[in-house]
Amino acid sequence: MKRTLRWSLSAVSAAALSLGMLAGPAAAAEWKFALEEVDGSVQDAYAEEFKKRIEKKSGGDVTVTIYPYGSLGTSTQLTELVANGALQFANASPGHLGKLIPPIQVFSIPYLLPENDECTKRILGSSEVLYESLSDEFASQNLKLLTMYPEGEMVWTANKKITSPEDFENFKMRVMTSPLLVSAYEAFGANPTPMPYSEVYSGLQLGQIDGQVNPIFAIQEMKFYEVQEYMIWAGQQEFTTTVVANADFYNGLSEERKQLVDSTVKEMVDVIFKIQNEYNQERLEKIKNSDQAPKMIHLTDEQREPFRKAAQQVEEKFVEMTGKPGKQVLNALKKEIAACEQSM
Ligand code: 6CS
Repeated sequence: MKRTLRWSLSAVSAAALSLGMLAGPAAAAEWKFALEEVDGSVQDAYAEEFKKRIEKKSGGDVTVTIYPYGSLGTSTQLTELVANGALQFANASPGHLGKLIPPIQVFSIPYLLPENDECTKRILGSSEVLYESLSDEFASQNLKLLTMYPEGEMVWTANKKITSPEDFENFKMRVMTSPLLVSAYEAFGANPTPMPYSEVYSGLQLGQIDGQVNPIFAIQEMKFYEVQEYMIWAGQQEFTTTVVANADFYNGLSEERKQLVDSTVKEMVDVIFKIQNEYNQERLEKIKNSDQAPKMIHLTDEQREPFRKAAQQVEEKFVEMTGKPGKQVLNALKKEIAACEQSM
């Protein structure tokens, strides 16, 4: 079942929504799961599969209701609704979560994650840095970090050809709302403009922004390609997302129900990896076959080099923003990446 609610929830309706978490361990329960993406997206595919598995394994005792993007609010508002217990689950992507949990922005440092997809999957699914060091940061916001998964390589769309940092001069690049992304696109030579996902299409159409960056499936389903001249592959970033739960809700579950959630998110690591790959490939074909297909450019290694160099400044900015704990997270993650790449 999918539900649509008004954008802003009153305190009363938020409290009513939270009743699902008051049910006893063996009682029937409704768990609410909100998405930062629309129907038919990668996050939707994840939530649908999660719902199917939870409902089946619980013998129907637990039902999962999915709220696609647009029904409850922006990414930031969804995270707040989980933290205050109005929702049990939501996607919370580092691209927006960085204001609340600064060290999670380590996943927004360009050219840091492995080029090898298998390593990205492995690290996001089971990294010690992520699930041990960063879990306290989530807990301090009353959030339980359940899992993290990739949604595909992020591609630039633009109203002009961009092949060097000079081309980015005076270019208004829409970024998600985490502060590190502003630093990243400043380092690349652009004028970064943070804004919520729902405003990007009209921003591009009205010329308030000149470009944006997202995985291919999103460029297709949000129709950004219709109002852009170019799609540009620079290899700078995988889109990553987390699934968070309300910490009180999760900690208050019976062992059996915790196991139900934990085993399901584990099973989903391979499932969603395959789905996002398929979605990105299929949607690229759809864009290519459209009358409004933008010109497509893959930057050469040589063209990528100045952007890679600029990413060094972004690492420094990350450490400046997050201090010693952030530096430890960054170094530990780099070690995990190197170990995985060597093992391949
Ligand atoms: O660009 C954004 O804001 C969004 N992009 C994707 C692919 N998912 C959620 C996120 O909020």
